[in-house]
Amino acid sequence: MMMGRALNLSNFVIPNTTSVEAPTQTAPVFNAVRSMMADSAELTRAFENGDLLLHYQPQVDASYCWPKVIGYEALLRWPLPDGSFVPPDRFIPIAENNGLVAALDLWVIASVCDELARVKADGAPRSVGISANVSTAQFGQRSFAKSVADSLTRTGVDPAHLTLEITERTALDRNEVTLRNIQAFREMGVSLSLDDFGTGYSSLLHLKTLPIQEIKLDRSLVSDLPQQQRDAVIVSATIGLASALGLRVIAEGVEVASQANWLRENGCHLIQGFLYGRPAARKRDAITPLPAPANR
Ligand SMILES: [Ca+2]
Repeated sequence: MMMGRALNLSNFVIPNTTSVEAPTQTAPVFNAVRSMMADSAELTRAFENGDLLLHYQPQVDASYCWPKVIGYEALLRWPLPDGSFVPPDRFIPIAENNGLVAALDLWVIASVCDELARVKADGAPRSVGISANVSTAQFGQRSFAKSVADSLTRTGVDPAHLTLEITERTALDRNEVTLRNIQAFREMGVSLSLDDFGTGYSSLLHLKTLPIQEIKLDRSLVSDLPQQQRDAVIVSATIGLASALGLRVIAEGVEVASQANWLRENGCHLIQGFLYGRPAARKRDAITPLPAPANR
């Protein structure tokens, strides 16, 4: 596993409780800061030791009644010695705060390119792609697009098989460096997917101007389908407008067949969720599309 780059942790000094006494009134804050610093150092150590890994969750083509896997989302995992995992919503904010996120993003993309190269070597159809989550901070790095291009060149992977999932904040960012990176990906043929659509300030009006090729419906919009009439109206309108604008639509958090059937009937292109597979470590030959059922 590729090692993370060395980080300067000299600014992170974890107080020794035997020599530093927290004032009683500020003890909760003090303890929270101390815990955050300890977690930050642990995360950095785990990355540098090569302990972090990727799990892959399948994405299926919604136009088929059987689970035709055409891609995966790569999800970063921090395993602990006891076999459990640190929840991403706990360690990603730590990485964003201590600056590690930029190195993590590049490591994930490099690893995804390695995986795509292995999938190709295993003889999988060309249509299999993998998406990777990228932070807003990464798009502000001048060398970002070049780093991705280098990973694609190194592995010989077709850029069309790589999708970068971006936040709404990234998509709306007018920063010159971010815009230049986005333009570079467009020229390269790497797709951008707007993650968590339906949360934050996501607006249908944005869809015509955003530099994206895909929107990813947040699980909060999907979880109560098809019974929740309001969500059904919003999702149906979103799929219709996005499709008319030439965007691909993927729904995440799909857990039951009734949700998948409704999404399929309403024109959603891709589906991701426990119904078709939980995120899992890659085993050799595991990331290949499922064969069609024998009776079809
Ligand atoms: Ca995502």
